Amino acid sequence: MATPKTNLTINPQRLWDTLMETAQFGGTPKGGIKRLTVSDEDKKVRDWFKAQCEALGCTVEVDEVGNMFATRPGKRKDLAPIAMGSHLDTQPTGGKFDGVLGVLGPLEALRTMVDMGYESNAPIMIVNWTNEEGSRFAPAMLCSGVYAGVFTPEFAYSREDRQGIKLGDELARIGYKGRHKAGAIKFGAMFELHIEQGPILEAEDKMIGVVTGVQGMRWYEVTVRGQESHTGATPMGLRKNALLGASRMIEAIHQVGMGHLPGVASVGLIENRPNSRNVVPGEVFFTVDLRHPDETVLDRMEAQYQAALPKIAAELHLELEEKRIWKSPAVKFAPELIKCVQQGADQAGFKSREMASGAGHDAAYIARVAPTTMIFVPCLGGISHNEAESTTLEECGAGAQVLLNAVLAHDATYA
Ligand code: HGY
Ligand code: MN
Ligand code: MN
Repeated sequence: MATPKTNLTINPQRLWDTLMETAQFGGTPKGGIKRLTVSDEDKKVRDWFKAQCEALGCTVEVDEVGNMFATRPGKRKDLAPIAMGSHLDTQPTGGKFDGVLGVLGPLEALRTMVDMGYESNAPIMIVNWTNEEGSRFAPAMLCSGVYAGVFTPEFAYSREDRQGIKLGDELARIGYKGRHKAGAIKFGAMFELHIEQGPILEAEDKMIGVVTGVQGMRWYEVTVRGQESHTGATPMGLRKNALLGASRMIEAIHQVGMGHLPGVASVGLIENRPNSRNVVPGEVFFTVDLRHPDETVLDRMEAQYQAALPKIAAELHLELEEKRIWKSPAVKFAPELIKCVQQGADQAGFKSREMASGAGHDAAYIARVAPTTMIFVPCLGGISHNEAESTTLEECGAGAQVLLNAVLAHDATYA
């Protein structure tokens, strides 16, 4: 593969300062970020991002589900852009780096190219995907999924948060329901830079994860119904306790994960009603998240989970409602781009290792419509989806440098 005759070196301090600057949009007292998708905080960071890209000479386009595409022209207009993308929305108790590094790292790469007066062959694009987290509006990776044709825009618009607010209404309210059809703004390849969100790179003292794919993920919603009654006057044997049922189901789901390692099984969101200290709970809603690298094992996990719940409901005289709301199959990334990342890491002199992603990413859906791959950098203790999420200036800089090297290596194939 051609090694680009460039020694473009990113500015880690400028990247770090930019990460800290944008952390103000939804910043929390504990040092994290609460920037839920299509919230007012999300609008602020989107407006900031658009202005930064335009200042670099990019055109910024928005599609019908709010995905943002900032493009800097290259020498050749006939070539499809090379994209670098991730997300600016966060978890309710998110950190400063999940997703953000994958949008601001590319901004640093572009700033470096502009500083050095470097003109690429292909146009270079930065993408901000709407609602990657899926925390406020399920499922995750929703609008990269619309771009990839997995969901319709109407499905995305219809998704409601737990307060009954619709994503489509919020997109319009913040002014990011763009005029371009989802999927109409094309690119020829996408690289996504992201923190690992797990402990492997740190444990092995490696700086770069050369990501080969993303594991399979499935989300479910469960409602358990019993009967509200007085905690003092209702004998134990006559209760229909929805929370007791949910607790046994949650234990059973945990055992599904333990029985299929390295798979994982989690319950993250639970609503207990009426949630009063002296009322036997009559209804519980909770969510289930199953993941495994192998789809056939994930089928077995799903079967075991879906067999366990009715048994528990019957024992406790409860009603059960359960449905799968999302299935994102395991994905393999593009070998030719994985090679660019490996070359980019070697060129920069960083220790690296190949690995699959435990977390979901927009790249998982984009891989369906364009050659795609990812680059990981370590995070402290592997902690993420937590306000304590932390990386270093060096790690962020390393990721952005490898990203730039990889993009230029891919761009060199057009020379
Ligand atoms: O759920 C995920 O893996 C991602 O953080 N949205
Ligand atoms: Mn993310
Ligand atoms: Mn996340």
